[in-house]
Amino acid sequence: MAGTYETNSTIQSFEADSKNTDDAREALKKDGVVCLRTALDTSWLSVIEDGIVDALTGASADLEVVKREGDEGRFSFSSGAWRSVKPFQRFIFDSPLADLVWPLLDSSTLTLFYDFLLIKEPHSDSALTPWHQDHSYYPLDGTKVVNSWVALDHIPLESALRFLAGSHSSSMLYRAVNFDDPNTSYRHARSDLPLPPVIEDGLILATELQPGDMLVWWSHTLHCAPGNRLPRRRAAFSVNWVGDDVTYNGQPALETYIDSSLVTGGSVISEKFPVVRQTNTPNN
Ligand SMILES: O=C(O)CCC(=O)C(=O)O
Repeated sequence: MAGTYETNSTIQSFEADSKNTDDAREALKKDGVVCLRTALDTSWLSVIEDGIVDALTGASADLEVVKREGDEGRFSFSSGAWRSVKPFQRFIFDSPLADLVWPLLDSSTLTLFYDFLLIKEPHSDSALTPWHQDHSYYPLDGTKVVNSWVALDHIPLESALRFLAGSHSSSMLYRAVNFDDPNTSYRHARSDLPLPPVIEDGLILATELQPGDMLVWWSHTLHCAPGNRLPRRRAAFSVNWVGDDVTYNGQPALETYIDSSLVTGGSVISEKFPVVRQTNTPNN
């Protein structure tokens, strides 16, 4: 089944409403991924679109635009742009996003790790994403790391993300793979870790998304996505968050995930990775 993108079950989905928080948290705990429907309204999506214009015209320092041989469309992605792309910053700090995500983490704090923009233009057929865990790329220990991934376009099943249900639960960590060519080594891959398994059985979860729907998954959940074979854009803006059991481990990683002011074994909170939500602790 690996590489064919077959799916055999649906991601549990809930309207993004506080009365569904407990059910959504349980689904995330069990499956490793959950979908919040209509999480962000069109006014917030247009803020992100303003950010996309800025990011693609020079405001994002970490932007890659790739056109694979034989593809009509390009595959663009930008990381950690929130400081220089003001609409992204507004979305992250002022939208309902943080209040939707925080209760799912069971954490006394919610810390911003980085933002990620991903645009697969029409017919970027080979812009696929191999099976991987986000955590393999991070210099972090701990489990409360989530990706909150907001669909900006209608994403039908054929171009939707796939998740291996429950693959986060053992916290098993696989080696980072190279997205451009899974047969070559990733720059910061840890050779002490096993390669991701070939997914031959198990529940492969996916769901069709409308603009504003949001997937939330743990950084240990195995997932992948096909290229965009459709004649329309497939874009998403995601924000990655860290909770209170996470520490910095200083492993080599991309600049976006590193902060040289952090101490190995210590907290991830810093000026680069600010806390955005925190439970009130009584004064001593
Ligand atoms: O949408 C995609 O193609 C991949 C997204 C993904 O794997 C990620 O953001 O970790």
